[in-house]
Amino acid sequence: MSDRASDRRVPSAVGNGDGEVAVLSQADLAVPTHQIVEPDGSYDPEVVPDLSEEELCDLYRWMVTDRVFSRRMVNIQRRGELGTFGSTRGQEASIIGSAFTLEPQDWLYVGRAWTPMFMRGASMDDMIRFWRGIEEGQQAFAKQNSQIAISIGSHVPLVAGLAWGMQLDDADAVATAYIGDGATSTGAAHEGINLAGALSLPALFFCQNNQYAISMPVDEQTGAKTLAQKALAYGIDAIRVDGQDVLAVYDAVQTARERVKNGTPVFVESVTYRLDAHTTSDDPTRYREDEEVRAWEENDPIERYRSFLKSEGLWSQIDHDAIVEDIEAEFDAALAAANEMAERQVAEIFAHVYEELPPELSRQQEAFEALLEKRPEMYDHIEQRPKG
Ligand SMILES: Cc1ncc(C[n+]2csc(CCOP(=O)(O)OP(=O)(O)O)c2C)c(N)n1
Ligand SMILES: [Mg+2]
Repeated sequence: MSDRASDRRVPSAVGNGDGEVAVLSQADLAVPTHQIVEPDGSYDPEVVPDLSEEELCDLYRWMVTDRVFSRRMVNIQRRGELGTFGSTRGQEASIIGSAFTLEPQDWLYVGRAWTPMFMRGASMDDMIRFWRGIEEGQQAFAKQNSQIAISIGSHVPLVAGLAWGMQLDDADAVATAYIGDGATSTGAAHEGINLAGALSLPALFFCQNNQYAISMPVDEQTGAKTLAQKALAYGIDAIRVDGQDVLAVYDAVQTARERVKNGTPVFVESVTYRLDAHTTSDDPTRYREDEEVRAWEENDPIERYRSFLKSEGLWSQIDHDAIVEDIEAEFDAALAAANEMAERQVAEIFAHVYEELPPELSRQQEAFEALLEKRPEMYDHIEQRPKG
């Protein structure tokens, strides 16, 4: 018989048997945080995940890709070539260590994590298009079983649904949702994770706790001591990992993926930090101290991994400058390709949501186009608005 709370047996033990009311509180939970390479670079070689030298070097290359991509995207936004962008600087170990475990047949639905799409074959020019608000970017990602959710938490029920489909198909795959700490406070995340627990779906929830939901610090948006512990209430497994340690993240998510494939959904909390602003529209100096940012800058995930590669004698196989040069060239080519895109028309605003436009939206589109005909200078104003 299952040990689920939903078992309908009359409970045999009540309280502690000593007449006292048994209260479970935060302090009763000891949630460990998995770590392999310590911040000072030391580690136990016995617990290093079994990855080839090539794979270990690939992890580095992808982390650098992530960092360079964020820097270039912020720069082109500053030049007025992008509406907005959410940098992932500081979260590279969390993002790459987790994505490295995924298989092409898995579904991936991300929040703040762009490079995992590149790892699955998406192009940087589609990512630039996406951040310009052009829907073709997202359509291209879908071909690699990947999507980006901008509406916070909205993808969690979708991932549960994908996982349900996989379960019905007996697929050898998992559905993965990358969510933020803030997303765990949404109703949608609650519903999606609950469904995954209730039906034992092959769903993996990878939560990047980067300490903030825009300006809201994690300790002000929840009374929970950790985010990982929330998983237990949904009847799924939990892992908490040091998100600045790429090998620990890989190990944790690999373990999670195996369990998920065997019918146990898992929620992984990756403890990391968003070093840049929430997006280019945000000013983080208004809500956090420089000192806090500096402390996390010293806990840099790329530096920590570099120190590991040196200890393993692998650093000599890596030409850091050549890697950066390659990524810069790839970005330049992607930007040129994205700039080739034809100018968009107003109808674009109304497209992509419905297969067939409902009458009310058709009416609005007609009214909007009539207005623009009467006052064409307004169109210039729309065109000048940042895209994205
Ligand atoms: C449903 C919804 N509400 C509000 C927003 C505005 N918003 C954008 S990002 C964000 C915070 C997200 O924080 P978190 O989940 O921690 O992800 P992070 O951006 O830190 O990776 C909010 C409130 C949104 N995009 N969607
Ligand atoms: Mg966050």
